[in-house]
Amino acid sequence: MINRIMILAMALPFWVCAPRAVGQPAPVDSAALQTRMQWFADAKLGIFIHWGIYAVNGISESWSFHNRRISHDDYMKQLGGFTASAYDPDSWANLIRQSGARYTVITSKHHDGVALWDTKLNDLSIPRRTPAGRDVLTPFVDALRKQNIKVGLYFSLIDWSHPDYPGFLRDSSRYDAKADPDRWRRFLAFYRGQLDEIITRFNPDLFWFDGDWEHSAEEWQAADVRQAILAHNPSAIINGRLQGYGDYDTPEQNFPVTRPNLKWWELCLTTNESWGYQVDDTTFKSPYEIISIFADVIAFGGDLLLDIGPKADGTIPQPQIHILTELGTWTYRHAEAIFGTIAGLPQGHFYGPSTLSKDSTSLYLFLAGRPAGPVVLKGLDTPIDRITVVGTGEPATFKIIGKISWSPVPGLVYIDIPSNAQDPYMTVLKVSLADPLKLYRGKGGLQ
Ligand code: H79
Repeated sequence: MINRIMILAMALPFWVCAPRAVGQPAPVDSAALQTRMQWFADAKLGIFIHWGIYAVNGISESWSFHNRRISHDDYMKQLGGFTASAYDPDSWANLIRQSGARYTVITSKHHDGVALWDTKLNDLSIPRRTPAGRDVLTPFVDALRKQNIKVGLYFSLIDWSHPDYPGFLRDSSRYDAKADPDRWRRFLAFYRGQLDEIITRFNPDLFWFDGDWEHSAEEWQAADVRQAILAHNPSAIINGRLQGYGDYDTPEQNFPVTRPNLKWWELCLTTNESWGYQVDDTTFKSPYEIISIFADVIAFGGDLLLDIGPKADGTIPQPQIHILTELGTWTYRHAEAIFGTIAGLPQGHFYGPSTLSKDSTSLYLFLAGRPAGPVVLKGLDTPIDRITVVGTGEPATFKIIGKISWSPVPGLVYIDIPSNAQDPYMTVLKVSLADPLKLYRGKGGLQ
């Protein structure tokens, strides 16, 4: 019994140690919270989509004018080139399904303030101001729901084009929200109005806020925003960019080297170095690089939110189609090692990423770098029933060496990799255990 508890504690370290962000209300009912987060914990892969007028010139989304690489006026001239003429939301959803992703997050509005839907709160939107002339968000949300893919909407709290936003750039009328509360309240009414449209029109499964760092939780009305979202949909999930009122952490581009001390987290990552479409950016990560990063993310108990940037006509760049389809071939073949698993072994037991089935009786070993074998498992204190190659079921032979009869230290498991089992990207082994995983974590010797 004690062992069972120890195993559970190891399998669920994020829960036990997760520090709550400052200002975050204590979860009233942790079982309900767990239930609400379950699909997200099981999903593992999401596709992020940055689609906006920045694809017209192929410049960075919003930041290009914020950082004064281009004037705000010239940035907004891109409105005239956003056609969506070849936009096919069903084919987007098909590609996402093909990648194996379980959810999508699309930019309903970036910091530039251009809404993809027909917002009634102002006229700065794709339907009202571009040749596309229509709401391009609704048909995509519908296509996702048809495919049973969870719908996440990115919504920028910051709006650098709104005249009542303090960072308004078209003139020099920067102001301090505290010094001019009436003006700030006008912005709040605007942003809360748009958010209400998002909540009621699209009822997203996931809200992905961005830009919270420009104002405090009080200024954003973060507690009330969270409450409004959950009042409408008690199952909705909120990312961790709401000044402490979100549900999970969102490292961006930068990969954690050690296991994050968090219960739920998601790495958002570009396929090249840009979030939106940029014709000159050809620095695409290879499918192997994406897959190995993905394996590390799930081994640490997180999700990968992998970004693509469609062109202004609505076509997805070929290199990104290639990455998603290759990734999909791999995720479908190795689905049981990926979806619905929990974080794998702590460092020290295996030279690579690993995951565990929820009951901790199947251990999945991801073989990075296509080793010819053998690979070794250390400190495994549970008998092995068998080892097979995921996707083919082919058995892998193994032997246990160095087990000293009087010592509590388990022997080393040396596993041979069948020579014909080499996945083009990453082979995965399934170690089927006789009992739930138990690990020896000592320093050797008699203890
Ligand atoms: O939409 C994509 C980017 O445009 C956006 N988020 C992804 C998903 C993004 N926002 N910020 N960043 C990327 C990086 C910005 C960092 C900084 Fe700051 C903002 C540096 C200075 C201001 C916040 C405050 C972080 C450091 C100080």
